[in-house]
Amino acid sequence: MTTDTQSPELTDGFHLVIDALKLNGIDTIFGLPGIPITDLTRKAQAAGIRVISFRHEQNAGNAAAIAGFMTQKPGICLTVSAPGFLNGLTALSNATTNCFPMILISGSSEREIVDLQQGDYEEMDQLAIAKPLCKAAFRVLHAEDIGVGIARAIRAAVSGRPGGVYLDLPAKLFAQTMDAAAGKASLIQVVDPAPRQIPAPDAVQRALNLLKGAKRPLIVLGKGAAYAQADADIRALVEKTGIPYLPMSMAKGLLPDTHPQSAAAARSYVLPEADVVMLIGARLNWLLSHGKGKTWGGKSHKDWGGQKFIQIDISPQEADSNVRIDAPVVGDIGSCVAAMLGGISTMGSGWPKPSPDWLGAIDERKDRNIAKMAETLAKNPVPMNFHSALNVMRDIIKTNPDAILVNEGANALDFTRSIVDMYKPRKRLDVGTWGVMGIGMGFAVAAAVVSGQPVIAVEGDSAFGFSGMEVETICRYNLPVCVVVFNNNGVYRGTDVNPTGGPDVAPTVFVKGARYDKLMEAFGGVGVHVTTPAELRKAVEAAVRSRKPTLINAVIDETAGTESGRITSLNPTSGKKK
Ligand code: ADP
Ligand code: TZD
Repeated sequence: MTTDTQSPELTDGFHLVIDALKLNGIDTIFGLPGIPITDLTRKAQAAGIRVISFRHEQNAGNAAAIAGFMTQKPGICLTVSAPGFLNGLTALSNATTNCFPMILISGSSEREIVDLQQGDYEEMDQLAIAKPLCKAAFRVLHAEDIGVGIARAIRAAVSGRPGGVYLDLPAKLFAQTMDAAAGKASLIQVVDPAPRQIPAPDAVQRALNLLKGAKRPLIVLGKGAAYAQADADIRALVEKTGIPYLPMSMAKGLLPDTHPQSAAAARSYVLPEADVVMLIGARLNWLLSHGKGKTWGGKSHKDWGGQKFIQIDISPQEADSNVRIDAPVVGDIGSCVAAMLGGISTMGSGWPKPSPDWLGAIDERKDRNIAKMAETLAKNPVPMNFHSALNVMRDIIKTNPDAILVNEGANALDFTRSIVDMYKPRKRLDVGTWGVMGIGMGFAVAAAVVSGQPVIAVEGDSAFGFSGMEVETICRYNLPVCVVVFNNNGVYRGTDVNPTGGPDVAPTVFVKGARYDKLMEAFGGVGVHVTTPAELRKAVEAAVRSRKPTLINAVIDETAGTESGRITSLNPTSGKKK
């Protein structure tokens, strides 16, 4: 029985944040503890949330972002104020750029002191700094607003075009108390956080008409298509229309790369030759040469190649961002692709399959390029090069199609992307739209935590260095992650020399013969040093089988590799002086 003298049951900011997250199905937080969020991490763990604690916030942020990509739920990254927040910001910004849903929750210092710039511990106006770098930014000052703050952050992250959201929680908020029942009532379980967006029927019809009239149609699948988890319908659309398709890097495996309609091995032929291109969750940004120029058959790098474009995208502003989009279809990919399929099935006369001339010409190029590549892959040079090493990785993924491949570097990235076939959706996670180094270990940790599947991270030695300390995290949580460092002694390669003859090595050169495998051993994981494809195969197979944290230092010919990998054209000095 309650009496007037009995104090009401209270809750506080800590518990309201945790309860709000749990209420919305958030079961994992990636972060790094410290003032003022240490207790939040402890209490979250005590409340049954999995808290994965990192060695640097950028890696926690990258983990959250890729968890968001894999699950369609916002990945949560939790950081301390100012420096921790800033460390997380690169990942938040990268998530926004890549359309990955994540929420960076950061503790912050006292508003009154920050606003008067009186020099608080880790003082910084974080909300103002985060705003231009994310999709939305919110601050909660009162415990009773926590429910609304978290609901708004979740909706902003996953609805429409997904992206990064910042949620600022000043230190004082956590200790604020309120009546427990009122607190519970203030929380919001978000209903339909990423509502379907149905495309307009006339937009679908316009797109179908254009596609139907095409002589040399092409479909480009982007990571938006992978994110959408409309795998069966996307495959049905590709197969029903019979149109050849190109997967962008993270869309590899949406259909198996070995699919007969994949035109990946004839990319440089199909882009300039296609007359109608349907983009599904792919932007015409630099990765597709902005839809114009020589890649697309234009005469100079600014010229339009003459293609007509259909673009399926959730963002109504995406169309025309680089070249004219003749048939924009705005909506979520699941709904758009279903509508296209619906339209096709109602066509009385059936769908006209692309001409045998077009398909035959593509097959011819494919066969030629695949045969050429097979020849290169079969070589066994000493020292091992990217190709002979990747021949092994290719077999390993083929026999372990559920394994997740994380990939970063320059040559290590480009060669892996083109050589290693993927067989299932969302199994290839890489540097994305920015080509950012440093995603490796954060992505690997999250991929293992979220999926429980073995993770193989193919890393350039430079790329690995950006997040390498997280091998401790991998060991601490005993994650089934096998890191393969392609060690060619430097950025791009290891042979540059200091032209002055001075004692400093060239800016791209690292310590020669470094033993990255020892790093993993330092924390109790398995370290292996390999110099041949046979040794590499044995080591990766053992790692996948044992699920033990493993780092393989794979020695690659230090002369192998080109500057900037395949994007040499963007490097101002490329083609001039080597
Ligand atoms: P890629 O780098 O693979 O070419 P991008 O990141 O450039 O892919 O493009 C992804 C596109 O997918 C973005 O324009 C984004 O708006 C869109 N997108 C993301 N999720 C969805 C979805 N569920 N439905 C429709 N479009 C989506
Ligand atoms: N910093 C960040 C955050 N992102 C970047 N992309 C770069 C720097 C520049 N950069 C690249 O674009 S690739 C690369 C750097 C430093 C590393 C390439 O060397 P690697 O790979 O050893 O990782 P390869 O296989 O030796 O080419």
